[in-house]
Amino acid sequence: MSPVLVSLESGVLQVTLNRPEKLNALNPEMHKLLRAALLRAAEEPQVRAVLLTGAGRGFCAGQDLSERDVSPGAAPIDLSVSLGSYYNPLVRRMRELPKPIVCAVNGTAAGAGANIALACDIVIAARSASFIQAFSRIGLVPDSGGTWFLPRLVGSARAMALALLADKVPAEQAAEWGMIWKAVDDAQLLQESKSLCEKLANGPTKGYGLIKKVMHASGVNTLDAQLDLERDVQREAGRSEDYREGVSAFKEKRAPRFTGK
Ligand code: LHQ
Repeated sequence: MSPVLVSLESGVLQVTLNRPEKLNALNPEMHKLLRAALLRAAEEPQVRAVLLTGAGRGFCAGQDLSERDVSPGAAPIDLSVSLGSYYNPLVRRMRELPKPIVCAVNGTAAGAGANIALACDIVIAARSASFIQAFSRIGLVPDSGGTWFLPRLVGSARAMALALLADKVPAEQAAEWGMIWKAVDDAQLLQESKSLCEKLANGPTKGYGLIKKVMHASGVNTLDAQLDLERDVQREAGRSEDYREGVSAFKEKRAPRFTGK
């Protein structure tokens, strides 16, 4: 069985981390499969939304800690190689994908697993799921964008305490703090996430890609620069077929039939 399952249905590319016995801890093979799935999502016009989830009781426990020899006398380890080769390109690909990514957090999301979830565009978690910045428990620093996402999502006071203390944040708390979109009953998670993805897959894909671009840029832009960017992306959105369809549907008092173009 592949450690990352990929299937396309109704415009939604479902990507399931599938090493449940290790809470879907990531290894190089999984990274390669994730990269291939994201490339497919970028290249295939049939893919109009991505759903990322995990098999079993965990979403993802971050880096597979059994992969490195930390015994006394073992060769020094350079973790930056792993970040440079796998984690950073993964987060960049997710953010740059001009299609929405929904994360259905089915269980524990720890270490890089938590931050990969936060890199998605909409995060829905099962009520039993939790988020742990587990890094400091093993002497590390939050990575995979965690030091960028967390302060922006929950504010610097909570971000700092979570990074230092590595406390578990239950899904409902994460939703209350604005770390994620919402928490739902465990039994509803997959159905609700799939419906949301199908709704997105039937939406104005080109416009969604531009929304991602402009929202992400606001993290670093001044208001002045952001106003200019909004002007520029709106020019592009206004040239899409979906804009014409959206306005026509409004005038004709019917539901729009977006093609993503
Ligand atoms: C695991 C893991 C795991 C292997 C559970 N690896 N087996 C990036 C670049 C380069 C290097 C370093 O790091 C990074 C980024 C990172 O992600 S660093 C942070 C790595 N992750 C962690 O430190 C989390 C480690 N895991 C845990 O603290 C716990 O497993 C959590 C809190 C996630 C869940 O606890 P439990 O629900 O009590 O489950 P468990 O601990 O019993 O785990 C179940 C199994 O999964 C167990 O295997 P076993 O054979 O004993 O049943 C664990 O060993 C295995 N597992 N996480 N990261």
